[in-house]
Amino acid sequence: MIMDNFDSPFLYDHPEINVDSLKKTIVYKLIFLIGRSPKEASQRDWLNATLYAVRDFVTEGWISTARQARSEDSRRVYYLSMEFLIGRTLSNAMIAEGIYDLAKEALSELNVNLEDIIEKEVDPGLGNGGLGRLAACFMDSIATLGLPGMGYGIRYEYGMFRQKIEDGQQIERPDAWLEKGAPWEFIRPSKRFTVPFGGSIHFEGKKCIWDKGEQVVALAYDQVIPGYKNDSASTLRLWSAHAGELFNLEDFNRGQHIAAMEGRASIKNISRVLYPDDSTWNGRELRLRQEYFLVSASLQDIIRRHKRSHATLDNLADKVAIHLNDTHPALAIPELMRVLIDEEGFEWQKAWDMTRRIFSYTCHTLMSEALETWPIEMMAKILPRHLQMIFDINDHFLEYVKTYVTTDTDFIRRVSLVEEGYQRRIRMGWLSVVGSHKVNGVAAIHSDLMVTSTFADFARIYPERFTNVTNGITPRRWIAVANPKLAALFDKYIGKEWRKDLAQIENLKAHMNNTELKHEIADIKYANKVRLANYVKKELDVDIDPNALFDVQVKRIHEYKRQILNVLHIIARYNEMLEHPEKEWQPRVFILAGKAASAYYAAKQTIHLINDVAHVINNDERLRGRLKVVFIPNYSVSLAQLIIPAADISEQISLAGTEASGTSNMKFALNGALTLGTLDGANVEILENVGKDHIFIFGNTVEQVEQLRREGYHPFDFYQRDTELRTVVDQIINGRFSPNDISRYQQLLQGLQYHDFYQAFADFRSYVDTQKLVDEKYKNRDAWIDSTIQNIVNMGYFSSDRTIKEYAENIWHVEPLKLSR
Ligand code: 26V
Repeated sequence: MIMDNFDSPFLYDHPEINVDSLKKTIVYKLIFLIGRSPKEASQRDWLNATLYAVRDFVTEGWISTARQARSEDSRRVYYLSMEFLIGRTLSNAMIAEGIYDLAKEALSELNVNLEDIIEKEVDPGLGNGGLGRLAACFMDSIATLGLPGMGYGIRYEYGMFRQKIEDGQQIERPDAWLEKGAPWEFIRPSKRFTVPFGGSIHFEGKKCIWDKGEQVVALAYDQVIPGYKNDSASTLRLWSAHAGELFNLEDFNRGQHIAAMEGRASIKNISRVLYPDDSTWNGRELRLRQEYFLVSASLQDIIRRHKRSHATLDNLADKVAIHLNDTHPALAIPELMRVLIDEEGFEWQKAWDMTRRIFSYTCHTLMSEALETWPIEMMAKILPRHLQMIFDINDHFLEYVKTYVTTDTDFIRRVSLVEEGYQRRIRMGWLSVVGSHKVNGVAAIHSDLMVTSTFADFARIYPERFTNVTNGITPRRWIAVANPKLAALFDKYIGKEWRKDLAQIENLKAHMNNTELKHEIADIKYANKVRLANYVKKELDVDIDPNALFDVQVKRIHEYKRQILNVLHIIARYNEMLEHPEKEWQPRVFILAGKAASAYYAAKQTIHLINDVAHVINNDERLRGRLKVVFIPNYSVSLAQLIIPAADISEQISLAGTEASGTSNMKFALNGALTLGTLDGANVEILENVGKDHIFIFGNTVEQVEQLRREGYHPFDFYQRDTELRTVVDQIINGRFSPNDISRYQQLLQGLQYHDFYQAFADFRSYVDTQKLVDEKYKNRDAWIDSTIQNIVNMGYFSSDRTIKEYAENIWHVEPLKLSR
């Protein structure tokens, strides 16, 4: 790769990269960047030296991609998200650059084991769960497809809390991921913007003037996102908050050293910590500040970039697409309006037309308690100009609704951006719909529900605005990095192109009856189970048998995801095994992991219950090891990479109509686990793709759930009618699993008995029955492997490359760069 007008120092010195040159580079980085000699270097020093060396490879493509984007001056997309759960970078980057084996060899000649140092890399937890991980998969696809675009987020000093389990209970510890250094990122001292807050507004004629209050500086840190083998890379720009001046000099001179620093500290709070609760909406002021911080800095950067190559903002909507990852960055809509009108002098209607052409919005949840609304008083205090702008947008919008759609006052009240009531609030979902040209859900069923429930009124006003883009996952991380053995098998049978074009996985179908392939797939699954079993032994000191069926549920703990249903079944099985010890029980290991929001009582109790049940079952010798339960602490992207390839069964058991899509369901199926799930989220499309004989579907449908709700759901009836369920529930309530605190789960269980919104008891019978079918099927190992293969070969659709192509073509209208390769 020789690039025109770009003298690569690295390639100039090393026209051919080989083990020796890479060795030299790593040692060079070790000595001159880390300041250690090979003799005294720790594993972390070697890791950092390797990261720096690999980063050099990525950086060249990164610089040339940026230059290409500038020279083509094509329309770009900016992905705004409060969360990016990118996971570790080293393996992924080495695979993208095609130097994994080379690096392994180079390091081994330096007496360093690559796999060991990979495990030392910190896993930046800059997200809560599905939404943040999706954003990371999307960045990977944007880079691999060579699309002109970048991501914007916040560089939280503390990411998602680290979860410890003490006496069966979750304890939260801060995640100081930056403390060990972040060698992958580039600080951009020249990319700094001032973000104003507070103050007041006044009018001069029709013109609204914002007399700004305090100012915060946003400083850019870039994460390089390598494209897969395309000499290209994208940027994820994360903003960090800093005080503008070093400190208040007057205070300092008056000897008030500490007071002078205090202002600084409170400003830094803005990017201090990720909000770790994705289940309930609480309108905290700091969160509002974080959202505006992201929006303001990103828009200033986008506009600066546009102005660098254009004399005017008139064509901004031709050149820029901005995507809102949920409503969290929705303030970008009034912020762009403010910039265009107040700072650039645009007319209202012109600014509004541009704004709507620029923005698009993805809705990731139907859970009403997670929908963002901000109290008007709070907005008035922190963002007075934006509040005024939202009022103006609302006036124009309601005018339109009254003239063109309806004058029905209840309808007007429902669609107003301002929720009336004892506390008036701004509805960010409504604002996002009104200010975007496209709004999408994340799986077919979710997009359908979106227009019949949450956004039903808006679907009447703007029917053409709503669409579906089913989520996807990157095969680079979720196969190549997480399951290298399976990746090698794919390479052997169908070549290497599946990494860039997952549809090619279908080509494996030609080999489906090949017994060697079947054996290989079974062996790989077994090896992955051994790998996980070793981890569980090391971390939890529990023995699990890799020959047992591994039944896995890993995700945030939430009532709608119904981990509790899993537990009810585990106990039912336990009871039956004790009752019929003579039966040939299929050995099973139930593996669960996930974090509970710290104030979410029911979720924390669920974790406690899982651990209590695990304790009793794992120590019951009558079971002879045929049943085990493990809760793996501190679920993260890295743990997902270890756990998912080892699963036989993937639990996707949310109440139908509640899980927008799910993405781990896709990762599991692509790694050869069979889904046991409800007709919810992307499970529906997984069923369509893999076929009903290769998936276990149970439980009520959305329609049945709604009917039950309409007619009145009485869980107590299910409890009374089903003796097995009754026994299990009574055991938990009576302290069978918490003998030292017998009333521990009374409240949790009474909730399920009397008013469970998520209808766990209603699906209990079909869940338990379907679990029996799972046992049956697993006995016939040939049939099981056939289904495993059917899952793998039919997952081509679920690549995030497909998802991103749909966004690029139908929503963003951006085209790939003309890269040299
Ligand atoms: C809400 C909140 C509210 C309080 C502040 C922090 C916070 C953070 C996140 C959220 C929204 C969570 C929504 C979410 O993660 N949805 C998930 O999105 C996945 C990707 O589309 C999808 O697969 C999951 O089904 C969906 O639950």
